[in-house]
Amino acid sequence: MISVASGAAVLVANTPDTELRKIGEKILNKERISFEDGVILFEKGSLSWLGTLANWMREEKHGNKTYFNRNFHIEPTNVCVFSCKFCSYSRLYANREEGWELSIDQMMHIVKSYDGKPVTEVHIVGGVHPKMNLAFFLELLRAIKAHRPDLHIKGFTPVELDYMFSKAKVSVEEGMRMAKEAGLDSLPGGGAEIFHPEIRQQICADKVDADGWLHIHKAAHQLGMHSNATLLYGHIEKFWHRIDHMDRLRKLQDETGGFNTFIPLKFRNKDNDMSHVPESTVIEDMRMYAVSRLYMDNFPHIKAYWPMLGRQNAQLSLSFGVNDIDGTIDDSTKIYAMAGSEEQSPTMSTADLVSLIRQVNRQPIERGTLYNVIRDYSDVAMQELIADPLLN
Ligand code: V47
Ligand code: SF4
Repeated sequence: MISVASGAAVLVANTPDTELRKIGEKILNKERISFEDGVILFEKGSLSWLGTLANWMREEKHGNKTYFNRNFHIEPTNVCVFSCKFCSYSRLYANREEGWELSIDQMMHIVKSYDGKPVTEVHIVGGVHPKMNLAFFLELLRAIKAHRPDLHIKGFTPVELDYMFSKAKVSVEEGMRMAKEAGLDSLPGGGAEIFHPEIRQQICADKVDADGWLHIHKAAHQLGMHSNATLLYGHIEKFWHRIDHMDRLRKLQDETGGFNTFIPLKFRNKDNDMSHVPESTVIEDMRMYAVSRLYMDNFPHIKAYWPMLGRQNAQLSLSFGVNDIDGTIDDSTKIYAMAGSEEQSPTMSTADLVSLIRQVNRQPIERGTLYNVIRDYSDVAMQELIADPLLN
């Protein structure tokens, strides 16, 4: 039987294009690929070529292990002072045209609705409401921790944090310290979009720029917190803008080691100011995951966010470098449904996630936010999963 390693080696050895073959050799020798190599991968790498190498690298790092978690989201508001062109979610005012703003009591009501349920993480992210300030969110963090200290709070993008820190007139370092003290455990990856100003100016000119985004994540890492990073792809950016974005993240990761997961996010074009831009094909989605795995050599994990990509494509991505598919979600986020994802009410039970992962011959592992193993489901029979009310 030919192993994945020798399959990848044979493929590289027989690659007719010299540039591509040399990049393949670097990858198999575990050498870092350059910016130019990254662009060439996008320009010349076929789906199967990229997929074979990305899968080889994924299996070198993680074998068949595929992670998921049990989580829910809180979206405090979709009112937003910014006007990102790709956003289908934000509204200028609450109570008009589907705008909402939640009080601390309402958000605590959501948290309490999970009492007795084995969720491990709450993901808090939303629009930038001019009245929801740093003091408001510190109170929310304290209230959640007082009620359920073991619940990991992954919350707020640099877009939200930058706005609340500047309004409160505190430095990034001071603001992050206050948020951590109040109970914030880690940062999600959002708000990154495309860092390069040539694109950022066109799609989200008025919010925090690349340096501001990276500064906030660096400050979190320096406090010992971990974080994720995203890239919004498949709209008006060129391949080199994607590599530029990944390169900035790879450099910060070399410095701090604080990132856990890289999450490419597929642009969805429903009901936003970029609806005329066509969405990427599944082939381009898988090529994006594969190049991400190959370029982001110092990021432990690559995640396919199933509410955005759809569950079958998330399954497929597990052969293109991905080793994490996020969590149960419990229909608690609206961002992707509003942008046109086929997942209009995103919910998967633990049994669903385990079965999805098993269907493509991978090993399902429930993780905490920081990738501590909560349960390895390799040997758990499907009947046992279905019979357990806590897993459904
Ligand atoms: O920054 C908004 C994206 C992000 C659209 O860290 C869109 O575990 C596609 O970052 N088409 C926020 N994408 C969500 C996010 C995230 C999600 C899941 C897990 C994690 C994590 C982070 O959503 C925004 C933006 O890039 N987004 N609108 C759209 N039309
Ligand atoms: Fe506001 Fe975020 Fe939408 Fe931009 S993507 S308009 S910051 S909610």
